[in-house]
Formats: sequence, C-alpha cells, structure tokens
Amino acid sequence: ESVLTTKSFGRHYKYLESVESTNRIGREMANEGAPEGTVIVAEEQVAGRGRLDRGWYSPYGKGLWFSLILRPKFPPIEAPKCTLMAAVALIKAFRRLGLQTAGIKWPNDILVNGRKLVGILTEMNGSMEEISYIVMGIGINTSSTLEEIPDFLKDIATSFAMEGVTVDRREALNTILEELEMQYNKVLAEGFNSTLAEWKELSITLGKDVEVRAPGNTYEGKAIDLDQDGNLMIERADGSVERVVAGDVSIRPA
Ligand code: BT5
Repeated sequence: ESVLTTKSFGRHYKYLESVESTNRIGREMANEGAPEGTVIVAEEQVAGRGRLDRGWYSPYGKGLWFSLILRPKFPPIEAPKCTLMAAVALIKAFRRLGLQTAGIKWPNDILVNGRKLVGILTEMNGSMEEISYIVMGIGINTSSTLEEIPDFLKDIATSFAMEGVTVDRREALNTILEELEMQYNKVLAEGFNSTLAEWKELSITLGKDVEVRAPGNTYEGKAIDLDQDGNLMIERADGSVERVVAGDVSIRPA
C-alpha cells in the first residue's frame, strides 16, 4: 500500500528519468514560483552534488534521489537547522521501513555501522531578512550492492539492500515525506527546540572523540553538545570549547 497521506509534501511532484541534479531543477522550479512541498525525483543523476563541490553518486534506479522545496517564514539563520530536522525525520521513517540501526553524523549524514546511507544538501535562497526558498536535496542508497558501487565508495557507503532491508522506493518515499511533513509542521508550530533534542538522541557524533576539518583549521576534540543554532560544540584538550558552524567531522576510532 502506498497512498500518499501528506497534505502538502509531494502534492506537486515532478518525476524525471535523468537529470544533472534534482537540486538544480528544484532551484529552477522554485525561482519560477513552485509552491512549498514540491518534490522533484529522478531515477538517475549524472551530476549529483554533495557539499563543497563534491559529487554524489546516483546510479539509475538504485536509490531515492530527490529534492523538496520549502518556503518557511522563519529567519534565514534558522535554515541550516532544516538539515538536522530532515535527518531526524529520515531516521523515524527508516524505523518504520524496517531499518533500526541508522544514526546521524553531524551535520548531514545518516550512517549505518559507520557507512553512509544518506547525504543531505540544503540550499537556501533569499536575503539576510527573509528566506525566499530552501531546496533540500536528499540522496538515499536503496538497492545498490557492494559489487555495483565504485571502488572509492566500497569502504564508506551502504544501502538498504546492503543492510539486508528490501524497500519499495515508492512506499519509502511516501513514508519519508510523511515524516518530513510532520517534523516540519512541528518546527513551524513550536520552533526547533524539541527537534534538536530528538537530533541529540539520534546522533552518533555526540560524546565521541572527533577530528574537525573546518575551513583553514583542523583540530581534535570531543563533541560535547549541539548549540541552539545547530552548531556542534567541541571541547579541546585544553578545556576550551569551539563551535563548528561548517566543516567536516570524522569520528576517531576509540
Ligand atoms: C552530501 O554531501 O552528503 C550531500 C549529498 C546530497 C545528495 C542529494 S541527491 C538529491 C539532491 N541532488 C543533488 O545533486 N544532491 C542532493 P557531502 O557531505 O559533501 O558528502 C559527499 C561525499 O559522500 C562524497 O565525497 C563521497 O565520499 C560520498 N558519496 C558520494 N556518493 C555517495 C553515495 N551514493 N553513497 C554514500 N556516499 C557517497
């Protein structure tokens, strides 16, 4: 059974066989006035993107590669927390789909046993005062097998299939859109506090010794908390606390 039960998310829907990047189509559609909740899904992305000009491997039919347009009224400074919100909603959806072991690595990865199942790319357009739109891109590996994925991903990526869980992509997308819509409505009604609390519960980064690679600065420390803006707080050996606004964090083996 896969009947869409959302009110807004996925009600405007564009399905494409092959695109450069669904986020790119999302930005174009948003610029042309596409409403909140618009979803763009592709079977394949030939130039799927991650953060910082990195690529996102998106082979035909092997994953859910999609983007969601949001038009929230909250201030632009809140926008980065949409990535954290999405990660929480995705974990809840995955549990409903039979995958119980996924956790969140700050800021935008969902991992299973240390391997990346999901990447999230949140892009915003607007001014300092007002968000015009957010395009939230989500890539989920569903049926890729270890044999199929390229060598550079063999040690770092996983999929539902590789974790022994079979998913129907249509049902999975419906479940995900339901959870995303519920989480988003909660944020709109109550703000981000309870979502950030849920994020902390589902995080695999907090409490760990990590290496931080921020622009122009690499250091080690312990991830001790998430602040109100969604930044990761790192305690260094000398007791000082750093806030990571943007960057990559790798969890050091214990
Ligand atoms: C991300 O970037 O994780 C964000 C990925 C967002 C993808 C979605 S798909 C729909 C929408 N349209 C797009 O064009 N993008 C979004 P980042 O944290 O920079 O991680 C990128 C790194 O993840 C790469 O450098 C690889 O190491 C790894 N990677 C690439 N493809 C992968 C895959 N399919 N599965 C797991 N890891 C992957």
